[in-house]
Amino acid sequence: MKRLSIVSFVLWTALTVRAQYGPVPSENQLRWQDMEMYAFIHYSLNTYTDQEWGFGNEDPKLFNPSNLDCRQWARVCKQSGMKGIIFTAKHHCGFCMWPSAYTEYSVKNSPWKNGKGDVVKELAEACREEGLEFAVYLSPWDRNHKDYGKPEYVTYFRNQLRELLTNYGDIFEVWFDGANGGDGWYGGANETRKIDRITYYQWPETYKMIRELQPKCLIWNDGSDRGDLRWVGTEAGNVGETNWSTMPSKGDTPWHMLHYGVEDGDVWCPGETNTSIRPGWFYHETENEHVKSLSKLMDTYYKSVGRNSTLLLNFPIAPNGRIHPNDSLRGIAFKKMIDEVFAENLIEHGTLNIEHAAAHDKAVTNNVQSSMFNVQWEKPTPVNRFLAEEDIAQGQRVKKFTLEAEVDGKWLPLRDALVEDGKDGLTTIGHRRIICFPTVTATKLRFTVTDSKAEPVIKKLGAYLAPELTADIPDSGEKKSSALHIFFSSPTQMMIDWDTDQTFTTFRYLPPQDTKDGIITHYTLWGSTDWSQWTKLASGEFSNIVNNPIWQTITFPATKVRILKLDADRLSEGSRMGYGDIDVY
Ligand code: FUL
Repeated sequence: MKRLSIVSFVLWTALTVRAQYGPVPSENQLRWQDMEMYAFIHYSLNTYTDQEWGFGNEDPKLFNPSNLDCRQWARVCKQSGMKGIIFTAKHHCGFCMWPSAYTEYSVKNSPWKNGKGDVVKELAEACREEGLEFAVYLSPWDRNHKDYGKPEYVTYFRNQLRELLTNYGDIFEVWFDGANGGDGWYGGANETRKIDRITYYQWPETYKMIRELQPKCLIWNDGSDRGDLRWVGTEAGNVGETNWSTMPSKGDTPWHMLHYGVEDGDVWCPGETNTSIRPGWFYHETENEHVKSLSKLMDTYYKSVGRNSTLLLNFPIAPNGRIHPNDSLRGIAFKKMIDEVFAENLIEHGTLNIEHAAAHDKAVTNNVQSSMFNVQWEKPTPVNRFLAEEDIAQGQRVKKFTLEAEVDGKWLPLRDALVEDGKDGLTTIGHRRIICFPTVTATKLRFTVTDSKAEPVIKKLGAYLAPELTADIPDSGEKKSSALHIFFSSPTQMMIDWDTDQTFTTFRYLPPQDTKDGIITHYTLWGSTDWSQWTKLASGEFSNIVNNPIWQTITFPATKVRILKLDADRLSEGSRMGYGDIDVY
């Protein structure tokens, strides 16, 4: 048995395996992975219309923040542990947060700073001052532009991208959102326009331009041509516990590939986990009390950074032009909690022993049975987190491992308590893997790599004692529909009957949570007191409901009704409307 300190262990592993195995990250990808957490900022006309997706005809005059302060955003993000900011320079509505030379639909036609302002510039400068990296989200889908769908629009899009990549210093990432709901204002045409996601935008040419203008910039692209980073298939804030940073260089990426990566993929394309600190991406006053709890944020951290991903955490900007105090306080508490959990590596208080190591000169083959090592403490030590990091510069190798604790002289197997389907969850490692388990008071902790694509190159190990996550992670909204008399008069029409007249102002819809089938994307809501006369209360779109299936709130002037009728004018998939929950008040 060898006895090694942490430092010599790192050196030992680094010296024993020199060959890279399989795809490896580029320098840019390595640097990006080390950022670990960075912020998204969603701010646009939507902030003033209380929407998630603008239609493209919203008046630029609505953009008039009283107290816009990009330095406050940068400070809050920094204090929340974020290493950079990705800003929605243009969201789907097409409104540009910088005075683009190619459109009138921008801040230059808003009353803010008499049309002389440039939010992108102010934020880029604020980031630089705070030592944060800066990046842009430029929506390919543009519901304002008259040429959207024609080749001319692609030139416009590229011109805008060139402005952003030329005039605002170093950009660490470009985010090309794949969302496209089809319909929009489109210069007044007011119609549905379909494009071919693979061919329309001519990505190869755009990628070439990005590489030329910003050689350090990473490309995030959703679907179509493979970029440098991938979406993880959900906006809920988690990636698979098995998470390979490799992907096939070509072809479609079904959900499981996005979520788990592809073990034998031929390119390095790591996952970035994006989620918002609130239910929505844009600010809505009604969500002020629904900022994610600390335990939910820690859960998100373990399920992103702790699963070989980065965390892209969104902070929406409120109409006054600042991050709301509820969000900033929670963000700062989040960072403090991470620091507290990982302040003391308990391995440093023990002795690290290598029990078994693969022969150094063994040919690198699949399924190498390899290193087993343990940490031994003089006194029984309470512990509930384990951390391992591979040297990903040499490729991602570990497929499976086990973790055991010696308690009262007996070895107990440990499993990842955040994996819910009964599996132990002890699969890939990559840049960083954190395993959460209920506190054990152990004299030893043993980690064994049981399956690996090549000899594992473990760079760091850690054991920690964290405050327990509360079992119940509060989410927005409670179960309400059970109290309602709901029935369906057709597969796309829901009725709710109260027997007597009631006065309501709000209807809330939670889409089905485990399937895309039956999610309502466009609706009309009616009310009646007698079953024959129907008053239209509201109609519209549930924007981004498929990727972010959260509660949707419809408000209408106080109306006396006995029956409410919800027409599903359009479904995301399938032919029968579905719901997770309904709430009316
Ligand atoms: C989605 C968009 O449709 C949302 O509005 C938001 O920007 C999110 C980050 O990506 O796909």
